[in-house]
Order: sequence, then C-alpha cells, then structure tokens
Amino acid sequence: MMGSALPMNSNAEKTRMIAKRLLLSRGPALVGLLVVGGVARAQHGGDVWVGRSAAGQLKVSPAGFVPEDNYAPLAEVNGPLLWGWSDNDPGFDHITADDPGNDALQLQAGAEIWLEVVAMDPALRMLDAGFQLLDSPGDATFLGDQGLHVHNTWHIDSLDVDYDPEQCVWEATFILRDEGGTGYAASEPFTFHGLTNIPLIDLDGDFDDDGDIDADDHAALPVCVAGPGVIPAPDDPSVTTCEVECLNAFDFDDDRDVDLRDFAEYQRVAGQ
Ligand SMILES: [Ca+2]
Ligand SMILES: [Ca+2]
Ligand SMILES: [Ca+2]
Ligand SMILES: [Ca+2]
Repeated sequence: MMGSALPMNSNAEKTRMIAKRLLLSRGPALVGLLVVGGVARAQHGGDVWVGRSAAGQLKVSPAGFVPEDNYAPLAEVNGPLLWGWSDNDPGFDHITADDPGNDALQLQAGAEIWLEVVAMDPALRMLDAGFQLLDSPGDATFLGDQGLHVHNTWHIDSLDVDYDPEQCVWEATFILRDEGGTGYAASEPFTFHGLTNIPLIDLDGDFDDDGDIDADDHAALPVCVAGPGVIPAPDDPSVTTCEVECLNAFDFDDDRDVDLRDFAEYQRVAGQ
C-alpha cells in the first residue's frame, strides 16, 4: 500500500480527538464496540460485495447489498462516544465466487482496495478501525486485499450543527480504487441511498402506529403516494417528510413505491 494515499488533513486531527475521547472514556471495551468483523467467514448477504469486471474495473456486485436500492437502518446511540444513530452494517466483503452473469468476478492476489469518499451528506460520517473519520470528498480508508472484509462504523451525528431533524435518509457516495499490483480501474461512483435513522417496520396501513386504521392514517396516504416505481418524497411537515415512514405504512408489496396496487391493499385492510 502506498503511504501517500493516507489523507493527512484536518481529518487526522478530528480522528485523533475522537480516538482520545474514546480511550479516555471507556478504553478497550468501547474500542471493541467500534471494531467488528475483519475475520474471514461466510460471505455476508448484508454487505456490499466488492469485485471486478472481466475488463478489470472494480465494481459492486448486484448480488450483495446494493447501496442504491437497500435501506440500512442505523440504531440509536446515546453516548458516551457517539450520539445519534450508528451501526457497523452494511460492511464490505469480497466476492467469494465468480459471477459471470453479473460480470462480477473475484479479486485476484495483489489487489489493495481502498474506499474513497466522493460525497457525504452533512451529519453523516464513517469511522474506520483506525478511528479515522471519513466525511469529506477524498477521505479514504484501506479495505484490504483480495480477501477484504471490513465493517466500519456508520454514524449519523445528532450533535452536528448541520444535523437536520426533518431528514431521515442520508446519502454517501464512494468509489473503490486499487493501489495493488493488480492495477484495476477505479469503480464507478456508487451511492448509499438509504442510510436511515428510522427502523424498517411493517405497519400494514397504520401510519401513526396507534393500533387502528382511521382518518389520521387516510390523511397520510396522499402525502405518500408518488406512483409506480417512484420512491415517495413526502413534503408535508404536519404529516411527514420521511420516505421511510411512508414505505413502512403503505408499501404493502415492498417494492419501494406507494402506488395503486398498494392503495388497493390499503383499502382492503382499512375496510376490515
Ligand atoms: Ca392509525
Ligand atoms: Ca387512530
Ligand atoms: Ca409498485
Ligand atoms: Ca409498493
């Protein structure tokens, strides 16, 4: 690995401060909380699978966690180190078997794979096993060789001055790049669309989760309907501004939209 790839900017200082707070507060027990995985084991279906195309470009396999299509709910955390929401999933795993149908092949010996930030929403950040903070374009962390398997820490920071309480989905865009002898081309940028602080639950039409389906729930439906194949974009602060709340309540067929098919199912359960 090339030392020059380590970002030596203000992030290094931020990282040091976090590590210091960590070690001063609880020591190794907390370190253990932040560092999960890294050992070879069965391929994680909930992880991003990293591989390459036959033409030698790094890529994310569509057979694993698809950043653009999958929600990743983070769990609430209330200190002493992190406030807001955090989780070690999704992680990054290597492809363990060639998948020619998806042009997603295993990495070869000599690969040295890095994850680099292209863009990250305010109040969102990633911490790696070395307590490096990734939140700005160009920040990068080493994922490993051809057998990489890493679970970094995602964190939505509720104390960040830019934290927006009306936001419920955060985005992060990365590229993968190779600094090893394999010399793979960098991946296309890929975006985690669904890092969310809202638990994914099936509310079966009960939008306000009060055990009934009544006028309050009816009122929320039009705010959530966006049509087939379209992720809801609710924009009524008196009801919700959160797509995940809409999908929890009204996406009966679990295809990330609220359309006429969902409406028909809503009418059925509301009529019971
Ligand atoms: Ca209700
Ligand atoms: Ca009610
Ligand atoms: Ca649909
Ligand atoms: Ca649907």
